Amino acid sequence: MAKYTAFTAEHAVDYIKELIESKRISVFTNDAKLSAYEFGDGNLNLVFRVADQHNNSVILKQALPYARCVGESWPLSLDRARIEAEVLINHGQLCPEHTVAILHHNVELALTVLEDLGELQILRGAQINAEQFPLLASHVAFYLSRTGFYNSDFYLSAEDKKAKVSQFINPDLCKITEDLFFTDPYIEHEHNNFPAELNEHVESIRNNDALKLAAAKLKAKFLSCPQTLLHGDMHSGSIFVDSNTTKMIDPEFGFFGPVGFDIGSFMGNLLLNYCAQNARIAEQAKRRQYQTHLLTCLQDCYSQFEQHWLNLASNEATDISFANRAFSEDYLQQVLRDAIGYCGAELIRRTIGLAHVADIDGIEDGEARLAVQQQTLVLGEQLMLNATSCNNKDEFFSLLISLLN
Ligand code: SR1
Ligand code: MG
Repeated sequence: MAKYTAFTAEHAVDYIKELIESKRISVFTNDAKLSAYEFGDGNLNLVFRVADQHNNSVILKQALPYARCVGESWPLSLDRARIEAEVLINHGQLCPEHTVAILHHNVELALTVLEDLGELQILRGAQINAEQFPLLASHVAFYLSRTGFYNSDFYLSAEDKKAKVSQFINPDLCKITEDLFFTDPYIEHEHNNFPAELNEHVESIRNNDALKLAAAKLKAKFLSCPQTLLHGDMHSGSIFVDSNTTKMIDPEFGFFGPVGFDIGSFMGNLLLNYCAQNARIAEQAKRRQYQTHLLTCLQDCYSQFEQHWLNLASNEATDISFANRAFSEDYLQQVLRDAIGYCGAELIRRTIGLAHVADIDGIEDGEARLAVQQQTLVLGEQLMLNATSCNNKDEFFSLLISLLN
């Protein structure tokens, strides 16, 4: 059994060579001359691309025993690599079209070998450049509804569901979300990160009892509502795209949680980009056109997600009580309210919490950036405060449009 050691590029090459020699990977031929480099720019892991002389390549991802973005002072369990591999297997079986393929996993070394999606782009970078992906909404809706439904009580027996809930207990990474999403932005905390010009606004957030109550309710649900196996980190950096393809990567935050969390996070990231474009696209007509595209993407994604779930519930529900249309509609109403709340919480935590987004932080003009940050805070607050008053998706879309104008 190999003892854990953090890899260098050399280790990555040697490891893939061993996989080739023992015929545990078929991407390369035996004469492959391998080279590797590390290019991880995420918050937690090492990520290597290993390629041969024929341009065949794979990604080798290894968990570090601490959060890379903070350092060894923030220890993290290596079990997250197992969780990520097992979520990829689960989601890959349910929705191979939109899940990155896992080629190999080593529990002791906390590493995973994945298909290389290098010919695609990361959604965040593409959206910063105002690129459009007409299939994104339907692909994300398809992925979230299938993985969500088939891991829920609508489909799994109570026994299987409990076994899976236990398989995906992920305390360290859940704690990151519990703190960064729902706690730290609402208190004074060393992890928070915002410019002094936002002090007054942040103070008003900390004094807003209704908002803090909404954050507490969202946190309680995140902690205690194992509805389905979530991806757990559905931001725009976890999605690879081109005009025909959408692939989700990085589900290391996966666990059984509330259905609304993933779709809420995804919508929150669309809205972060929407607000950022106020400072990025100077020409008004162009800006409006792109923002309309983002809003349409959000609406289409939510509508299709809901429709797929209703169809799956009518055709595939195994539990007689849940096959009832009235139950599905009631369930989805609560999912919608949760999703709006989580969407709002994502906007706030990405503005004043530890982990920001390049859509906003990359805006060079400080005043323009500040105006965007004020907008994301107001939007986030209003979504969190009004989430439970939305009875259906049309009321949500009207609320959103009124807040964006
Ligand atoms: C310390 S980790 C910070 C953030 O990066 C991840 O991608 C998650 O979104 C997390 O909240
Ligand atoms: Mg990630």
